Amino acid sequence: MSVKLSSPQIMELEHHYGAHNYHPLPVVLSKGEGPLVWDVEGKEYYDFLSAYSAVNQGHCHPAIVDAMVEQARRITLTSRAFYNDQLGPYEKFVTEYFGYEKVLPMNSGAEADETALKLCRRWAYDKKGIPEDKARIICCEGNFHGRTITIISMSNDPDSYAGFGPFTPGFDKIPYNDINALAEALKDPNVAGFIVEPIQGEAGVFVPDEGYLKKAYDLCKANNVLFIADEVQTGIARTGKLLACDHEGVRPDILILGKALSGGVFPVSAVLADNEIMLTIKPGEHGSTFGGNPIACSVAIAALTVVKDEKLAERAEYLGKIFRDEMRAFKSEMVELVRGKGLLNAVIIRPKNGKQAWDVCLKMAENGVLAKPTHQHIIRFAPPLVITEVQLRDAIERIKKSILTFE
Ligand code: IF1
Repeated sequence: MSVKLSSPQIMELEHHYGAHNYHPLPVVLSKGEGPLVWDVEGKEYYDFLSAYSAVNQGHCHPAIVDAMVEQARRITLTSRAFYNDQLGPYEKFVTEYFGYEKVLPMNSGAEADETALKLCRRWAYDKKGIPEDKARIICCEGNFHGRTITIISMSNDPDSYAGFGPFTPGFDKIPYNDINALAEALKDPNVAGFIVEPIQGEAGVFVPDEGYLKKAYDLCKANNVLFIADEVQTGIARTGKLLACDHEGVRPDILILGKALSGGVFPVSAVLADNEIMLTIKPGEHGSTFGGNPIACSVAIAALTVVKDEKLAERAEYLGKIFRDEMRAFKSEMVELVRGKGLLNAVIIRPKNGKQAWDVCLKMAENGVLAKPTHQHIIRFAPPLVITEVQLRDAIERIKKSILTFE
């Protein structure tokens, strides 16, 4: 295109021609590098959303982009009707990396969650011996696992499910972070699995009590029920460990990954499990045109290599402490609570003079920090893990300055 459009013109195009299923901040980005992004007018921002933790490795990481471009020049898609020369090596790499016997590659997080649910049900019938069509899966109130009809059948957030019924049966909702509720739900012998986010993202970065995941895992084991961890948002170094489950030494029976598996350059998701579970699905019984495509495979290897080479988990752990310490020491009536793990954090905003989290986010954008509110009063802060300490401290000052304008 030869004529350069302004931000308002581009926003108007989206409004006019696009479905209205989002309400973005009024910022139009056109460039990114590491923790920084630039809008079409050239204004620079720290990205404190990281595309919902997909860009953990930083925007346009050269090693990941190179992997994508080089692969794109050779072959992009074969489908699984034929072998491609990238998939096998990637499967070896990713299973060894996370310590599982098998991987099933998909594209989006929702698809990987759907895959995990199907695997769980199939395992229930083939291995656990649950009568046909009777398998139940326990999920948690406040969950966010994606947007498909089956996944929203697990949701208790009307924004996600209302007006989209009828829903998929077979799910039992229990309160999150309530081990007794889980113990009670597990009494049903037809329970096949328990699906859980180690930290609830959409619920507002809700960190469960220490020991919850381990106790939940042990209860599942005692009842021959699969522990399914949705680490789409929490996984891949975001919370200060490779997986958020690693904080409690829990190894999920089924592990769901997405987002940062590609460093945000390309949709790549995966389900990991051992043979006893994974091999219950036979040829022709599940798949995806793009799942396991050569670009995805080479990109994922590069993205995971960056995580280890640049010690992103350790960085997240160290920098996250600084963020929480600084924000907790900051005295403002509007800051009600600061919580999180690693570089997945949230600040709960107490509205003042009618000013809400949304207004704070607009002010922060003006001051060069991009973040997005969730549930009216919560702001999620999740910069790329490659942000330097100097940059982080600079961003924190901008965040404080923005909040103080409402005092
Ligand atoms: C949107 C939230 C984040 C996820 C977990 C699966 C998926 C997600 C734990 C599905 C997706 C997203 C999607 C994004 C907003 C976002 C989000 F605010 F809704 F909760 F990250 F915090 N499991 N999360 O968090 O993955 O199919 O999208 O690849 O715009 O809906 P997907």
